[in-house]
Amino acid sequence: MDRKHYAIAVGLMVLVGGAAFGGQESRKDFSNEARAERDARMGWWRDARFGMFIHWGIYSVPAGVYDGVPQQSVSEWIMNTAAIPVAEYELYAQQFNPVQFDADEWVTIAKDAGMKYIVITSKHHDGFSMWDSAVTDYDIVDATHFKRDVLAELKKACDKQGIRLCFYHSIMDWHHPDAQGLFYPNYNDSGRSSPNFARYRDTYLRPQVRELVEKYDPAVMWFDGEWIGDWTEEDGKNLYNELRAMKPSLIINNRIGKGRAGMQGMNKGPGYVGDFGTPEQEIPPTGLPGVDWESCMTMNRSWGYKACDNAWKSSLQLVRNLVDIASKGGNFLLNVGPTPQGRIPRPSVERLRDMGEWLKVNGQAVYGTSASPFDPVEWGRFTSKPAEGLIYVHVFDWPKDGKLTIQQLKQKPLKAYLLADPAKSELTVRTSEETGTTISLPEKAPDPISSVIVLQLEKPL
Ligand code: FHN
Repeated sequence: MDRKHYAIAVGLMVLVGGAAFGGQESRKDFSNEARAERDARMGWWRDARFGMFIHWGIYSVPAGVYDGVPQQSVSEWIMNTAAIPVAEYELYAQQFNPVQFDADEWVTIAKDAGMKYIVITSKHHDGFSMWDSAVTDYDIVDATHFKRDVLAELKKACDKQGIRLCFYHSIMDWHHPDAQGLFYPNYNDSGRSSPNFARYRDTYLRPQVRELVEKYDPAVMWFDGEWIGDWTEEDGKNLYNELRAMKPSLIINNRIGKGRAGMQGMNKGPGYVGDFGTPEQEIPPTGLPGVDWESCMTMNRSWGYKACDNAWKSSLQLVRNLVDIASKGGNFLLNVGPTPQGRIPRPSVERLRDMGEWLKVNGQAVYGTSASPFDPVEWGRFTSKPAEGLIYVHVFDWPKDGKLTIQQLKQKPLKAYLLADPAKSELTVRTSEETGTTISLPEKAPDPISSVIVLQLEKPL
C-alpha cells in the first residue's frame, strides 16, 4: 500500500476508532490489571535500572542560538523561547543533514555504558517527526536532504545488540495548526485552547502514535507535553487503553495523563493513568515503596544539543546519582543531545564510558536490585536483593580508620566481601545490638567513586 492510501486508511481507521475514543463505546480498561500481570510486564524495566534518553531533532541545527543570540533556555525549546514563526522554523529541516549518524555506534555507546534501554524523541514539541511517517511530510525522510528513517535504523541496531528501543512523544505540538500552531509566536505553555484540538488528537496525534507502535514495536512510550489545557486525563486514559490494546506488554509513563505533579514527577494522587512516575532533573528524597518511577536528567543543562552548554556533571556525580536512584528503587534515564551532524558529544561519550567501567565491576549491585532496607547514610547508599538475603553497601566515603559501621543492621551477616574482589575474600564482621554491624576494611577503597561491599544474610530480608 502506498503512502497516500496508507494515510487515508490510517485516518479512516482512527476516525472510526475516534467515535469509540471520543464516544461512549467502552474499551478494555488496562489500568485495572492484576498485580501479578503488572509485575510481569514491568519486570524487565525494573531490573534494567539504567537507560539512555536521546533528545534529537532539527532544533540541533540552531543548537541554542537564534539570530546570533544564545538562548538561556534548553535548546529544544528554541522555537518557543525565540518565538520563531512556524514557516521560518521549518527551514531548519532543510539544513538538517546528519551524515555522521551511525545507529550501531549510538547503541554500542549505550550498551557499553551499561544502559539497557534507549528512549529517543520521535517527535518533540516542535512537531518534527524523526521517522518516515505516512501521516505527514513534516518528517525526516520527506522534509530533509538526509532522507533516512533514523528510528528504523535504531530499531535494527537495538534488536541486534539486545537493547530495548522506546520513544518519547510530545502531545503538545507547536507546528500542527489544530494543536498550538495558530498561536505562534504568542504561544504560552499554559496552552490556550485550540478550537480544533480534537481533530489534531484523532487524525494526527493518535495515528502517528499508532504508527510508531505498529512499525517499530517500542518497549516504552514516554509521553510529554501533557500539561496543555487542551489535553485531559480522559484523553490520556483513552490513549493508554488504545495503545495497550495494540501491544498489551507496552509500558507507558504517567505523562500520558494529567497525574504528574510538576517536575517532582509523581502523581498528584491515586487513579491517574500511567505506569511510572517521572521526576525530572531531580531524585526523590526517599524511596517510594510500591511505586515505579524513573528520574530523567541531563548531563549538562540542555536536553537538546546546545553548543555553548559545557556545564557537564562529573562521572563521579553521575555514578552516585545512579546508585542513589537505585537505592530508592528507581530507574535513571540519562540524556544525550546529539549534534546536527549525528554525533553524540564527546563529553557525553567520555562520561558514559566511565559509568560503563564502573558498572562492569559493580553492576550486580544495581541491576535487578530493590530499594535499601535502611535509611540513607552520609557515607553511601544501600541496595538489596531481598529474596536472596543480599545487601549491597555502596561506600562513597571510605573510612580512614578501616571500620565501617551500619547501625541499622542488627543481624550478623553470614559473609561480607568486596564485590570488586574476584576471590570474595571474607571481611571481618562484628555485630552487636548496641552498635549494629561493623566491617573491617582494607586501607584502600577498590573504587574512588563508589566501592561495594556484599553482605550475605542468613535469611531473606
Ligand atoms: O519541555 C520538555 C523538555 O524539553 C524535555 O523534553 C523534558 C525532558 O523530560 N520534558 C519537558 C520539560 O518537563
